[in-house]
Amino acid sequence: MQANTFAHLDGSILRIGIVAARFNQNLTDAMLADCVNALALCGVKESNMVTVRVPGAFELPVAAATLADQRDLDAIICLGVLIKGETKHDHYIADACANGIMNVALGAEIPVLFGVLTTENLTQAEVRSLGTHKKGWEAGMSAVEMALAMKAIS
Ligand code: RBF
Repeated sequence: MQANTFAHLDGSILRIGIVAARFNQNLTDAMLADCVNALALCGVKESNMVTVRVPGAFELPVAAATLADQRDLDAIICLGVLIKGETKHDHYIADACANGIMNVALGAEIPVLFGVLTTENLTQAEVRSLGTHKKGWEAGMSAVEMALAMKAIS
């Protein structure tokens, strides 16, 4: 399984939004906790983290758009766990979620991170959220890296 590595990042001047879906709550709670830990490790102050919970992955883009409209965040992280079921719902939700998140990022010109697991089954989701591959942590680190990169080029 692929994982990312990160250099030391100084996020002490950053304000970061987090939108986390509640669906599959034990997994999304773990991703949220790992994400907050990653931000704290980079020096992002707790008072500079804005967290919003939404029902499911489908609702992530609209909440991210509303946060982006406030224009005081350097990055927004979207977290969710979408697990394949017996029908095609996961495709529709995943497509809407990924496209919606990218639209928010391009519209607001801030990084909006896609920390959404789209897995075949619960075991895959558990490995990526609770297990060794902490994708919530990775999303947090990626947000700090992107926020700093955007400041450097703007
Ligand atoms: N939301 C998730 O975040 N992960 C899921 O695995 C998930 N599965 C769903 C399965 C079905 C059949 C439906 C109807 C919704 C599911 N949702 C899931 C919730 C969805 O993201 C959204 O919150 C609701 O559809 C309300 O708009």
